Amino acid sequence: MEQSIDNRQHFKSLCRMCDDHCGINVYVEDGQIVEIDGLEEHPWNRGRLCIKGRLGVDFVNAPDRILKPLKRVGDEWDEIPLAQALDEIAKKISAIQSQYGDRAMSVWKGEALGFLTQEELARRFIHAIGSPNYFSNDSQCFVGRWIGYSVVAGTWNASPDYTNTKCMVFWGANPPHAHPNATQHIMKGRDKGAIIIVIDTRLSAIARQADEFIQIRPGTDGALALGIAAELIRNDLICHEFIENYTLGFDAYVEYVKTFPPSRVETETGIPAETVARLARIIGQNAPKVIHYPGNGLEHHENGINNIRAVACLDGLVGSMDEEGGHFMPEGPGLRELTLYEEKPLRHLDPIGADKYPVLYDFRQECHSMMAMDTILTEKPYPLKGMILTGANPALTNPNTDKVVKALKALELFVVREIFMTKTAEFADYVLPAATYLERSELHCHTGLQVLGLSQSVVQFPGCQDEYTFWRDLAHRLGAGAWFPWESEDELNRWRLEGTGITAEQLAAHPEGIPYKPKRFHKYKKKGFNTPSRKYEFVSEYLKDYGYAYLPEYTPPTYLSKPNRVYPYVMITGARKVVYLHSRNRNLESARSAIALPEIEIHPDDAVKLGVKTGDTVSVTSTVGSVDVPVTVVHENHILPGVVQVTHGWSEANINKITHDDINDPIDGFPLMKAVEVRIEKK
Ligand SMILES: Nc1nc2c(c(=O)[nH]1)N[C@H]1C(S)=C(S)[C@@H](COP(=O)(O)OP(=O)(O)OC[C@H]3O[C@@H](n4cnc5c(=O)[nH]c(N)nc54)[C@H](O)[C@@H]3O)O[C@H]1N2
Ligand SMILES: Nc1nc2c(c(=O)[nH]1)N[C@H]1C(S)=C(S)[C@@H](COP(=O)(O)OP(=O)(O)OC[C@H]3O[C@@H](n4cnc5c(=O)[nH]c(N)nc54)[C@H](O)[C@@H]3O)O[C@H]1N2
Ligand code: SF4
Ligand SMILES: [Mo]
Repeated sequence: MEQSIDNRQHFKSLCRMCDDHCGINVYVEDGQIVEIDGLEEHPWNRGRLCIKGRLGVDFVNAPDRILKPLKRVGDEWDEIPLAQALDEIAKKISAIQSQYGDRAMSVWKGEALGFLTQEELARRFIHAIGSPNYFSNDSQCFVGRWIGYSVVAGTWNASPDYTNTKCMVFWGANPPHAHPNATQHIMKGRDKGAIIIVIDTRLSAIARQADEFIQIRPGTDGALALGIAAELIRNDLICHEFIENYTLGFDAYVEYVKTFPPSRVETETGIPAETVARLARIIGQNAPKVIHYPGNGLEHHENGINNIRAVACLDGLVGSMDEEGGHFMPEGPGLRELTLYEEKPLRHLDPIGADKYPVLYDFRQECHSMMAMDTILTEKPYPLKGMILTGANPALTNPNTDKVVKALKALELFVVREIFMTKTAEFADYVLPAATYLERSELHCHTGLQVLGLSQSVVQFPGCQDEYTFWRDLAHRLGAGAWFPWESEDELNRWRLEGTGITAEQLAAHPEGIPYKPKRFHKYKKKGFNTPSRKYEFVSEYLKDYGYAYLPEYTPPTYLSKPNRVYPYVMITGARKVVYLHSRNRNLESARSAIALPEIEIHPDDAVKLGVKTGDTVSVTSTVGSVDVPVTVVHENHILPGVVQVTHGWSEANINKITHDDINDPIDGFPLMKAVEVRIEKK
């Protein structure tokens, strides 16, 4: 920390307004953050900051922040001392566990807390008190891509080597909005001659930069990937050396992809047959320096995992996996583990969803968050009565809001750790003030760069506990304090760092982070892939044993295989807006001044059919429910006719009121959110 003559303090830290870990300068005057800008020396953002990064000032200083613990008394909130709140919560947890069993308690970690220490702490707490029920946003985020790639390649951590590639293919991903500072790396690659191909249903921000924009029907990406594979094989644009030495099931795969000639791909995806052949040529001719980056657009479908598997197989076909200019497979930093799966095996306790979605549980030890709602409401397979939720807002972000609300209201104990009073916190018994990312010191791992960083606690709001202190204080009250022996989060960070060869002092001296391992390619040549066969798996015995497809089989989405005349439109949801993060930032005036209102994107031909124009309101109805949304008629190239898009996270037009929690990908249980059949009517 530096101090200037005008009493302005300058801290160098890391941003957590999203999960991209950009380096920041934070300026503090009289104990208050007054400005944030980008840290020049950070290797990811190199001095740049996105709008959300700057909004950190308004977020931390927001006048509507919760600063005192709140207890529900009837319809009112009482402010109570923190120690009293923790005592009462601990007492209630003990009562629930003695009446209904240990597994009647659960925790839920949301996107605001990311993947590293904060996630592991939530897991550790619930294990320490004897329950396997850990829920998170990851029943509908990222894990679909992770499992799809892990089944084939043994790992996934989207770490494309943008600056050394010759061709990048974005599948249902929009980095300029979702990962703004990735864009400079993407453009650096483009400046060096790389071709950009974007496969999306909408003309997204990255599609506007593309050499090839491939406008695909939602949920049909698997057919396109299989069709590209068939063309690569037919034209012998594949890497024989890689296939012979490092893959499993190539012959069966070849037979299967042959059933996807360009003409069939055209029928399924709407992409002209000659375009499919051209894409295959571009990919094959630039191989192995080719990147495939699958985004969230591939995940929220009934057939997501197999579509993602089909994309992952393309990397194996041309030998671009763990290749310079291709898909880099990062190595971890070797931080000490906080979860207790080894010390306290909990699988026999029937984690919620583990029987129905065993693959989700095998790979992630995640319980299925949508099934949490059913379990609370039905008490089957056993009662689930208590939940501590931190960094999430499922009343706006999980599908089928009405069911979510009903379930959360039915809990005997619902504790929410929050910065603001949210739609979810409204149903809590206790709302506890949480420290923001600028009030805690946490480890950040930028796996793509293999860089470890440590953020700083820059300001303090007394009473707003960091995650560690909260879990520790509660665990001690429940007789599980032995699992939380560290005095502070600083001590915990130091413990986690043991074994990495990097110290907290070194990290403090390097706010831009420290590379923990040199980047090495071709690691599989020595170790094989992290799959059951140690090979790159075009086929999966593991999935077959569970009764799932052996090959990355394509199943057409329901709206194509059984067109529905009552719900004739196909709705995709969740396209990211640059100032908002899921349900966050809607309370910040500066964000509202950039994007004031929710919208449904409608093609001009559909607008004519529906008799609507921009600014009108339509009701959008699915079999789950109905919601009113203001219309934006987009340019005819922007979206396919018959398809509409609504971003989630708005309380005034909550699209998750009409998304499905019970139409899921059978492998990972992800909900159908990006091919929802709807009816649209002018209000
Ligand atoms: N500003 C902002 N940034 C964020 C977030 C945020 O809420 N706001 N959320 C963060 C999180 S948690 C995540 S998971 C990431 C997600 O980041 P990305 O994976 O990049 O997801 P999106 O930006 O939503 O882009 C998805 C794209 O997929 C398209 N799409 C929808 N259905 C299909 C389909 O079936 N096939 C194809 N090919 N395309 C389809 C949509 O039109 C959209 O353009 O963003 C992260 N970054
Ligand atoms: N229809 C539809 N729904 C979707 C998606 C979609 O594409 N379509 N995308 C899904 C995806 S990919 C994701 S990841 C989920 C995300 O869903 P959630 O995990 O529910 O994420 P947010 O809505 O951002 O809620 C985060 C909450 O944490 C609070 N918070 C912020 N910082 C902190 C902190 O430091 N500590 C604590 N304790 N709280 C904090 C914020 O105020 C906010 O209320 O949404 C999913 N929902
Ligand atoms: S992309 Fe923006 S919000 Fe995300 S870490 Fe970087 S500056 Fe912060
Ligand atoms: Mo996500």
